Amino acid sequence: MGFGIRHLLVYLRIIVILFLVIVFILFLNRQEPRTRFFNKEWINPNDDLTLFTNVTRVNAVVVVLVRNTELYQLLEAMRDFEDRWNKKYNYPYVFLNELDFMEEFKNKTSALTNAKTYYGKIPAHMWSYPSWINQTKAAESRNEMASKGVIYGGVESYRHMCRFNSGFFFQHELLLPFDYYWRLEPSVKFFCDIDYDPFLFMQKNKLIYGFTISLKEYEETIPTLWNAVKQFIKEYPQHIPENNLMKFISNDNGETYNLCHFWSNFEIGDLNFWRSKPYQDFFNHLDKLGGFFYERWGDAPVHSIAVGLFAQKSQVHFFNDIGYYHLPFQHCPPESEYHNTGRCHCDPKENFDMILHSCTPKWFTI
Ligand SMILES: Nc1nc2c(ncn2[C@@H]2O[C@H](COP(=O)(O)OP(=O)(O)OP(=O)(O)O)[C@@H](O)[C@H]2O)c(=O)[nH]1
Ligand SMILES: *[C@@H]1O[C@H](CO)[C@@H](O)[C@H](O)[C@H]1NC(C)=O
Ligand SMILES: *[C@@H]1O[C@H](CO)[C@@H](O)[C@H](O)[C@H]1NC(C)=O
Ligand SMILES: *[C@@H]1O[C@H](CO)[C@@H](O)[C@H](O)[C@H]1NC(C)=O
Ligand SMILES: [Mg+2]
Repeated sequence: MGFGIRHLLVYLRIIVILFLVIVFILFLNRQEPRTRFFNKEWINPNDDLTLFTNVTRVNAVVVVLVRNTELYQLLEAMRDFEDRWNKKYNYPYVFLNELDFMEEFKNKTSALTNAKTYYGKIPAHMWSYPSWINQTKAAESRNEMASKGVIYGGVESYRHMCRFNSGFFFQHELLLPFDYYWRLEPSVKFFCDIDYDPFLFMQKNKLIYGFTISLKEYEETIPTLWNAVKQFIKEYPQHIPENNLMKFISNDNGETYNLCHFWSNFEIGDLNFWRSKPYQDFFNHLDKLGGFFYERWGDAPVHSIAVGLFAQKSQVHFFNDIGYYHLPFQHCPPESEYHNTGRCHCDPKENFDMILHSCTPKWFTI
């Protein structure tokens, strides 16, 4: 009998050990959830957090492409961004630069937030001429555009910046872990308290793109862009859904571009949209044609046309409640509820939405 019980105990011990091993393996293989519960470490102990203690955080990041020389303009924008919103959520920042960030830059930006801050160098292939570009021709075109007075027409780095923002930022290794981003630039201002999480709003509503200001592009910077787009549509009809947002970017059902674009210095978006096959094919098609260098294609029309081609209206959101300024325009929510409550401090009459070159009225008609 005693012998039998001892056997039984050995078997039981083996079963328990096997069980623990299986549980451990399952634990290691578990999927990271797309949202995590709010963690006390992410918040400033001095804040009144009654509003924010029971929220989920999205797998999202604030992206800042910036030069060392713009440190103080950036600090100004970050101060606003933190005070109006991020101090309550502490979403991490990724700062990107084609050069190394100076120690002073890292010290001062990280001191301004309780969030994690990451500093990345842009790999050369994301910020240089592809092999097929004729650099003599590119230089000639810059001289010509400069002599015609096209804004940033003569600036070489501006073209690398636009190409990087169009085709590469979402592939940078520091951004790969994330699903959503909010683009921030030096010198911008935020006029209103944001008492909710726009990232969570994006995720809950399955949105891929959010904007505050939309306007018309300078035609001289994109003379052949729309031809390139039409060529793409012909070559890749499988990427273009029926009920897309073509009406926002074309007044004649795709024959010509109406120059409308979302102003991309502010963007809240889904990184996986840019990583998707349709957008990858679109960017590569444009990149091969060389217009980032032979003309001055901006990331704003490129992003906006892609949203117009691939997205539906229900996937794009106008963030009316986010008061925002980037020289020389601003969006200020006009409704009195934002102003009588102290929520915003901008002049509601100074609101770009209704000005001649704005495309936001058009947005509401489609
Ligand atoms: N690292 C780096 N960042 C750049 C460079 N050029 C522009 N940027 C950044 O890219 C973003 C867009 O550049 P801006 O110079 O603001 O271009 P813009 O918004 O069209 O024009 P303005 O703001 O009106 O001058 C900003 O966040 C800049 O800091 C560059 O050569 N290197
Ligand atoms: C947190 O939110 C959940 C879901 O919205 C709710 O059921 C729960 O009561 C909330 N808890 C607290 C402490 O507010
Ligand atoms: C940055 O911060 C570190 C650590 O506090 C300090 O030792 C260093 O001197 C600072 N550097 C600059 C340039 O401010
Ligand atoms: C590059 O462009 C220049 C100027 O437009 C032209 O003269 C030259 O032939 C081009 N080179 C090649 C290899 O196409
Ligand atoms: Mg700017």
